[in-house]
Amino acid sequence: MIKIDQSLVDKLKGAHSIVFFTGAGISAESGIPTFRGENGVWNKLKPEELANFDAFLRNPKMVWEWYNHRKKVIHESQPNAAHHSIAEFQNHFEEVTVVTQNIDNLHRRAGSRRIFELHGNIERNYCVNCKTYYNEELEFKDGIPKCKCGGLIRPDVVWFGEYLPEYEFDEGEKASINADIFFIVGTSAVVYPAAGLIQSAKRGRAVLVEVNLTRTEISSFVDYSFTGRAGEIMPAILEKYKLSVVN
Ligand code: BV8
Ligand code: ZN
Repeated sequence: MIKIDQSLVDKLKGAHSIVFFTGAGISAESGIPTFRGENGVWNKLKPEELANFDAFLRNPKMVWEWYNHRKKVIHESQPNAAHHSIAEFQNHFEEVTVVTQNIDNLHRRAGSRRIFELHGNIERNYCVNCKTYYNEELEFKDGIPKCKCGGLIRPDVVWFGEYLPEYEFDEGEKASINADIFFIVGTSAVVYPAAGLIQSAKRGRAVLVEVNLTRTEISSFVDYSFTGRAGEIMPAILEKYKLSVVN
């Protein structure tokens, strides 16, 4: 039984704007492996080997094999109860914003409308040469998709050492600073500048609520910390809130 403090419910009742800052852990129950957990993808492969531009130029075939594998896993996955409950919060609060590090599109597929994707989206691709976007099925020749101009096509995701998309980050930061309640769901909070938004929310007026299987670097920094599965805890928080407003 998940214990939800009445004080958190009371804070939700007084809240106008809510931000959900999410990471790979929120998609774990959809069957998408996380990066740093016990079955995390980084354990087998090093970020430098895969999620950076030089690695891509050195071995585009290997990087595309990794992204095509992840795309296949994502296309076979469904949003889980955590994604759906976050979308349902939109029916109860004026301003609900999702600021996600994930590239798997599951928040959009669950019905969330205001989403800022800090690390890009696996469904989008662009030519490194002429920046033409290719968002439909790509044509692979020898395992590599090429642009009409002859340039290499890459996934539209943010690799290590690359800047985050300015608009997404700025809007995500503004939402974080203005949040009344800032949920931190399924992230190890080790990747910057994304994880810096937690401090931005704290500097604002937000009540910080962490939902994670384990304690993380920010667990001592938050106001409420729930240890367990997001797919169980997020719906439970929403249910307790809904019950409190009808009574
Ligand atoms: C940048 C690619 C400015 C897309 C990712 C040296 C040079 C340059 C930069 C740096 C440097 N040293 C450090 C940096 C900064 C670097 C960084 O932060 N490194 C870290 C690792 C130390 N950041 C960058 O490089 C960023 N860019 O700084 O640019 C710049 C530019 C030029 C020169 C200098 C600076 C870019 C960062 C983005 C990298 N791209 N992914 C993709 O393929 O996905 S990062 C990758 O990590 C994903 O995006 C992922 O979202 C992100 C964060 O991981 P999490 O989402 O938190 O996932 P994780 O597995 O870690 O944790 C899952 C959590 O869920 C766990 O806590 C687990 O307990 C929990 N969980 C599991 N199951 C559940 C659950 N919780 C609840 N319920 C469950 N069921
Ligand atoms: Zn091109």
